[in-house]
Amino acid sequence: MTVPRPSANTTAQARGTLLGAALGDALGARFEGEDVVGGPSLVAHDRAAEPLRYTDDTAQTIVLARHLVQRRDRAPVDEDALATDLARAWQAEPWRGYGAGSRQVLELVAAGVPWPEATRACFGGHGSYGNGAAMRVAALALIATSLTHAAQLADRTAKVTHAHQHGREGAELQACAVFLALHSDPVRPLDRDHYLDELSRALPSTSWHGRIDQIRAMPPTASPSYAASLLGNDATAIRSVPMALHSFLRYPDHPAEAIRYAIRAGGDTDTIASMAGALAGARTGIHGLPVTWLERLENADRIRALADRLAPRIPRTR
Ligand code: F2R
Ligand code: MG
Ligand code: MG
Repeated sequence: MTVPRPSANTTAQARGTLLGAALGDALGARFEGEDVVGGPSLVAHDRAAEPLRYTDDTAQTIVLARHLVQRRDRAPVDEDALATDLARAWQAEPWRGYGAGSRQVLELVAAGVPWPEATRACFGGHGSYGNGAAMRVAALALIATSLTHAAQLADRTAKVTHAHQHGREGAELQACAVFLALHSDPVRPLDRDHYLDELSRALPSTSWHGRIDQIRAMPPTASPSYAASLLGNDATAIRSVPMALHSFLRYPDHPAEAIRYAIRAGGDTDTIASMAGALAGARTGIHGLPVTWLERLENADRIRALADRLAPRIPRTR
């Protein structure tokens, strides 16, 4: 899996990646912060006709995707410009449910404070280890040319809001995980052990290897709440990215099931479901996503258009 597999339908995969992330966020938002999400309330929300509104997760995913589109022929990431773009998005829609740390950083950046200074001001100088940098990285996997490149891009985008090592490494892990899902062979069953091996090898730091081992050791039939009790389900990167990965690995070919499983784990439901949705959507493409959900999703056309601009940049090796 080290050499990217060419995609026969890059547009479908790019759409699956970004729309899978947005659907997980929008479906999960209703339950964010609830300890336990019961099947019946999820089924009711799942089948309702009302629009699916997304939160800060998708708002920031859109900012990053647009940044990559706009920088077409230049270096893909400009940290200063990205920090400004994120701050403008927060100013335009502060009601999207931003994390306290991100809110503080973006408010400072909007007031003219350079991002390195703003990010260090967070959490008593330690910087944020929240999952806000991980939840927005999906588009990076579309333009990355290798796992190493995905990790590098993720770190560069993460540090503009998340100075803490764990916040940045969570973004690296999620970007690499989406990259591997995107380049996995959809015709063959996903080899879970091989996928996790590749992921471990890709990470620049060994500090997450223990979490990856915990995912590997999870029983195949683990309930969402049992998985959450071991892997975590809160708004920190280290206690949410592993749960998203596990949700994807439970249902790699069924994005809707991966999203439902992530939501039923409770806690940071929008974010964990968004990361799981990006992973599964990257593998199956948009055809794996329920049409009834897509029809209800806020700004689906805008997200689809961004995916279509990034699709030609998915590396082809065949
Ligand atoms: N903020 C929320 N949800 C709260 C409720 C929203 C409500 N529905 C509404 O509409 O108002 N969700 C969003 O925030 C998470 C992403 O967070 P981000 O961007 O990383 O922010 P932050 O605040 O930096 O980190 C999140 C939490 O992690 C803990 N934390 C982080 N670093 C810490 C440190 N150095 N020391 C101690 N704690 C640290 C804090 O609890 C942070 O608040 C997503 O869930 C997104 O959906
Ligand atoms: Mg959110
Ligand atoms: Mg959240």
